[in-house]
Amino acid sequence: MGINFIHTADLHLGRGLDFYPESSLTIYSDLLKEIAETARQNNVDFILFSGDTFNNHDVEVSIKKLFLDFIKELNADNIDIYYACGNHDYYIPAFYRPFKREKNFYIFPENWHTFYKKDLAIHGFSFYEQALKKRMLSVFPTENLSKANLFCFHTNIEELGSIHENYAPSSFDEYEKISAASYFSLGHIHKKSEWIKAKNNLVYPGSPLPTRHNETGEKGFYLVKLCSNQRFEKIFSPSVATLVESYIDISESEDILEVNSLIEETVSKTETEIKNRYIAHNIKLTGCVTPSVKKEILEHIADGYLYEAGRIANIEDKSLSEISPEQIAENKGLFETITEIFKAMEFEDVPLDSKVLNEYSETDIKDFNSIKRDALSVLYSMLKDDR
Ligand SMILES: [Mn+2]
Repeated sequence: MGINFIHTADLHLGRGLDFYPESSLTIYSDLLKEIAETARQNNVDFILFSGDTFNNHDVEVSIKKLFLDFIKELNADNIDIYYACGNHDYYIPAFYRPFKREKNFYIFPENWHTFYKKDLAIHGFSFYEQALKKRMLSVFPTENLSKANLFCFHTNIEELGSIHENYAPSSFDEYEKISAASYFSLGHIHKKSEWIKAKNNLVYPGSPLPTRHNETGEKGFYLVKLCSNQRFEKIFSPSVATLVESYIDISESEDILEVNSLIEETVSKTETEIKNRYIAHNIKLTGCVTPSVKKEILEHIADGYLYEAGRIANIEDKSLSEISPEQIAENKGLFETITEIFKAMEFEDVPLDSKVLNEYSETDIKDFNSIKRDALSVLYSMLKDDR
């Protein structure tokens, strides 16, 4: 019967983008244009939004206008939109009123509902509160199953053990119980991922943009085709932004300017290899450096020196100091004492101000011992001879 559609999720429109704090509105606009253009070129019948399309209900009016224009533009091409609310953009009437006035905009209600498009049944529900804890898939009315089935909702699959909140939880065995071959267009997990359970395709397209520094991996949305034998064929369509992860060994660097040159080389090499409108860099410094270089790196990462103007990069220092705490302690006297104090220190013993704690909780630095090693190396460099 030939049905084509686009499946996207977790756009988080309106969220400040870590990599592009200045130009997020332009990027969101480019992203929606890209989705609309792909939809038109491939003659899709509809687009599925599987939750967290908006970051919250307080997004700027200009962001809502972008989405309203997007709906209208697609209506001109007879393309429908099926929309499931997630935990970030859970249903409140006032927020959705402008969109609901458009006749090609279909929003799922609080309980399971089925829309029909040609011979295809599209089942879904919306969050009506942020912290939806109900196991929705376990109460799906299976009598609504049709010949070809598509599901569209926001859920956390418990087996993934993800960092995401356990909202509207589901588990693999619940998917296996759905007897008719179905395509599950899911949202909530920001990383593109997919599984086959019994005859069912479970698909998270992930966020089409890297909204946070740690969101590496492929970014885009799915273009799906329902073939005549009820098989779903999908193609991943890359979005306007790519986040590239690179590791740089800085062992040979004698000072911060050499480190910076290496970063520049890596950035320009990546940008000749990868072509996309927006490229962001997640760069990890590795290797072993002298205590004085270690000190410079830590200082300049903090003051933003290594974020070279005009280039969007997040620099993480994973390098080690050439001089171990044990070697520092061999200096006896003061150094030995300092090393012993650092060794005994526990995270809970350190009074941190709220700003530092906040920063700490948002990074993926979980290793207090490596922070202690860095601090010791910097202190050693300052006290010894590198000041
Ligand atoms: Mn979510």
